[in-house]
Amino acid sequence: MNSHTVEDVRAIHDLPITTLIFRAQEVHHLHQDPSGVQACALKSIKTGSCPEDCKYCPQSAHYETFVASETLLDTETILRDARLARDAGATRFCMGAAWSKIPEGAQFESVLDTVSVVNDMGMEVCCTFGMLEENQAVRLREAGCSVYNHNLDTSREFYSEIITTRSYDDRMETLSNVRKAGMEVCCGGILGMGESKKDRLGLLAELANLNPQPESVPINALVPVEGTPLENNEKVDGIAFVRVVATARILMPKAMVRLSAGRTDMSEELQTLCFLAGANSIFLGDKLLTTPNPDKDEDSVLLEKLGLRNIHPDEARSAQGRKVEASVSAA
Ligand code: SAM
Ligand code: DTB
Ligand code: SF4
Repeated sequence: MNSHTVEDVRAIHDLPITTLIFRAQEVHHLHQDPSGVQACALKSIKTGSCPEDCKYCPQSAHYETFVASETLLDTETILRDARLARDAGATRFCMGAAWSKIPEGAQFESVLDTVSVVNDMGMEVCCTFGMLEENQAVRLREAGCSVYNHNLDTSREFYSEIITTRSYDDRMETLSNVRKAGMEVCCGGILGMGESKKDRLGLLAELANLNPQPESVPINALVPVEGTPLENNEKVDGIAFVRVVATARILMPKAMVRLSAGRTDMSEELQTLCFLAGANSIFLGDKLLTTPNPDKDEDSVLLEKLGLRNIHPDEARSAQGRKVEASVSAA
């Protein structure tokens, strides 16, 4: 079991940037396919009116934002987007719902049907529906959902300044239920919420100490949305963002590190630094859940310029297995 302290994490995070990126690159080349970037697609299947008070979120019912609430979409509507996403090259389809926890009954049954059809289309299915019980996690996995996203968002200490309607331990419990059901864990955080450097280190330590570590770590830059308490937050410093990406890569070598929300505000050069620091996945499509994302043509141009290619996660895993075996037998 890992037991990284905040001070251990600081020792990595604060390295001279040249050494930090070099170390992240070493880990990245050993454990990942360095030329590959996984494209994921996101779809909000139930939007807005969420009872939780997450201060960053445009979908919370506690704040008045541009988001128009929608009830749960039916399977056919979601499938139309899933097909478009697959045709655009996405290999993972993530469905998000503005629920505090998964509801029982007809809505859950409908979601299970949707999961099963998307899985049959050959895409990895990831869901993010809020808190869940172990039996719900089992049903989701059996329907074909292989990954569940549930973010810790920030350090344990700062969490209660951002969300008062649930606790860090509630999040931990859902993550444990996801694991018990045999699903992969996608868990990360948001930078730019007014947290200190120590809070970022604390988040990284919490993520790296999860046992087993998350297979997927989304790193979001806050998208400040008018009407939320964080609407006037300053944009997170680009280099500070890169340091977190690199530290995540070093601490969690096998994870896909996903450059998530906030890319519309990042230059090509900053995104490139993130790839150099070990990020190896992006969300594709002009919308995240409710806020904008770069156009898919812009992303193709960038990946083409960088000589990076869209990979399927199975490819990444087998490349990773071969390299680790080779390095072990050479040692
Ligand atoms: N309701 C579920 C939950 O909170 O677990 C799932 C959907 S929620 C929108 C998924 C994640 O999106 C959050 O955990 C948060 O990390 C991220 N997110 C939400 N609003 C954001 C914003 N304005 N900027 C950056 N990330 C955001
Ligand atoms: C994650 O960490 N980021 C994605 C995904 N997991 C579900 C969501 C970002 C949402 C950004 C705000 C919005 O578009 O509503
Ligand atoms: Fe609801 Fe999730 Fe938004 Fe929090 S982050 S308000 S739980 S949709």
